[in-house]
Amino acid sequence: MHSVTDSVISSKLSELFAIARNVLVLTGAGISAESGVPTFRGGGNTAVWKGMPFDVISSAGMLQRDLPAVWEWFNYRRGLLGPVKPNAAHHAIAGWQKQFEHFTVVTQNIDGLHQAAGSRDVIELHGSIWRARCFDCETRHELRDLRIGQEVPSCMDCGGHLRPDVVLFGEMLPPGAFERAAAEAQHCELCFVVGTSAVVYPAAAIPEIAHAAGAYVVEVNPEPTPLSEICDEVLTGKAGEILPLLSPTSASSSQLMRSVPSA
Ligand code: BV8
Ligand code: ZN
Repeated sequence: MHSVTDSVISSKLSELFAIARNVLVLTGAGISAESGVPTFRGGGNTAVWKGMPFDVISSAGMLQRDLPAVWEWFNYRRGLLGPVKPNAAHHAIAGWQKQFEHFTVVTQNIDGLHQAAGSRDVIELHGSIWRARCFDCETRHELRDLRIGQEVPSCMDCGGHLRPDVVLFGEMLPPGAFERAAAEAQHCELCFVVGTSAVVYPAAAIPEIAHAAGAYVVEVNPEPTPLSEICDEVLTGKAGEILPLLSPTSASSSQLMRSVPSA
């Protein structure tokens, strides 16, 4: 009987999935698409806010020039995210953390949906829309505890101005976040790249590091990306339909050692 799994997932991947001990997943906006979160570059056009491409409104320059406008942009997106729930792809990944001895979730998303699905210790390369940070004392504040109006919110500790605790274009990633993700990529046996157009750096370098270190790299995306050519396997389709196919029970248990030469 020809099952969907067979057509989508190679026997090599399902066997590696059964025996791998160290696995890393990198995700982008595409994994949240089936939850109703708009992507940035889906369908060929770039997200625009009040006539500005998102990488202009979401930039360090805009923060300097017009902090209230940056708050308005993220307040709007937080409003969109309020009712959003994690989908089958987020839940599949949350389930994988029990499967593997060493499992790392690295995300470019600021929506917190991995954590909402039960994933622990997620490396948020680009911060979180649910937190704010003080310009003066650097204290982080949970935005769910703050009443956000039109004005720029103030720090409860020092009264300084708060900014969204997200990484804007031209800004450094959170201290240690990229270094930790890169170190995990260096040692993983299996690396999944799910729902990212792989054009924003340094995040897009993570699967390149895994590939260079000999990991089996698998892309899950309905569209090809600049990364597809270095992947050992490309699963063309939606993450919410494909990732649940890869669950602990789906994997056959034949013993295949790590020395599986990558394709
Ligand atoms: C920095 C938070 C150092 C804010 C974000 C090297 C080369 C070129 C440029 C650079 C470089 N190094 C640095 C740069 C500059 C820049 C950059 O990469 N520019 C790009 C545009 C070329 N990088 C930076 O500025 C970074 N900082 O380098 O600091 C520095 C500092 C000072 C001075 C000098 C250097 C900071 C980058 C982080 C910016 N913040 N987000 C916010 O959210 O507003 S980036 C943001 O955009 C996201 O976090 C994500 O990273 C990116 C969007 O990409 P994706 O998530 O992949 O989403 P996208 O819509 O593009 O694609 C969705 C994909 O899903 C598609 O492929 C689609 O087919 C697929 N899909 C759709 N549906 C599904 C699906 N897949 C599966 N299932 C589905 N159902
Ligand atoms: Zn402060």
